[in-house]
Amino acid sequence: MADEEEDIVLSELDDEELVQQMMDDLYDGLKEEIEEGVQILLGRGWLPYDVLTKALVEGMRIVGIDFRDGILFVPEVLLSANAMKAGMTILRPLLAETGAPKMGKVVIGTVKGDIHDIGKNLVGMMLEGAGFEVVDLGINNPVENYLEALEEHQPEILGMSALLTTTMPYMKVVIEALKERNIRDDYIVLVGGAPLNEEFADAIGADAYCRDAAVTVEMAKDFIARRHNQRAAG
Ligand code: B1M
Repeated sequence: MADEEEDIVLSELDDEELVQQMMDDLYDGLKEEIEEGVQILLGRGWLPYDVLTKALVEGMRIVGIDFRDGILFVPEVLLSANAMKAGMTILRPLLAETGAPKMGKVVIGTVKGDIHDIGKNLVGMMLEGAGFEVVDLGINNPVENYLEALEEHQPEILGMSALLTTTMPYMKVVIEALKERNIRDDYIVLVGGAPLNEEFADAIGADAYCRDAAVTVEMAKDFIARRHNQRAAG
């Protein structure tokens, strides 16, 4: 397999072959190849968003399936995640460069016990691209981190991410802490992550479940617009 890989010149592949090859490279955790592939697609006029969703996110979806089925293990998936992040690092400034008007501020973080951050990072990038200022708290955040960040940054939106069924209940802990302090309604609380759904978001008292980064941007814009309208009416 490794010998075959050495013979492949990414720039000589057509778009379809290149995207397929990038998915294989992501699977194999080949960071430099992913960086090269991203640059080639951009050079061919691909939109950053398309490179992100069609090559990287789709590639990671395949990694996820084989991780679930016990074909890939944590060390291998970590390499894939690193390769994915390297690609995202190239795309991030391009996605943020849209010149969109400032929409509002978002504090976002992955909850305590959970170190998955690819999805959260992607959401942050897309929100930045849509004109939001994003304060990223990183991973494994206890309730205190959220509270401190809300106090310090005064965002309109609090975003939380959880990828594990064992960590998603922690979102409720954060929301309850906001309620106890009588500040729950000061923020729009959006939650996301693969194991969540709308019922769960309702049950824990979040404002909305966001299935993916694109939906998050739409939700965020929608809630901000509603808030402005309410304030204008009141
Ligand atoms: Co983990 N892992 N993992 N993992 N991992 C999952 C989540 C899992 C589903 C894999 C599987 O078994 N099929 C499974 C969870 C099972 C469950 O709970 N039901 C799992 C497991 C079990 C584990 C460990 C326990 C494995 C172990 O140690 N034995 C361990 C836990 C570590 C911990 O957190 N304490 C673990 C570790 C890891 C790695 C470190 C190896 C790595 C993470 C690297 C990193 O993130 N830096 C990893 C990875 C990469 C995955 C999979 C393969 C991919 C996740 C990902 O990045 N997807 C994942 C399988 C899967 O999800 N199918 C899996 C791509 C990303 C773009 O999508 O994160 O869903 P996603 O984000 C989307 C939406 O969900 C949404 O928008 C994003 C963009 O569209 N979204 C939000 C996410 N957050 C949002 C926040 C918002 C809004 C929308 O706020 C407003």
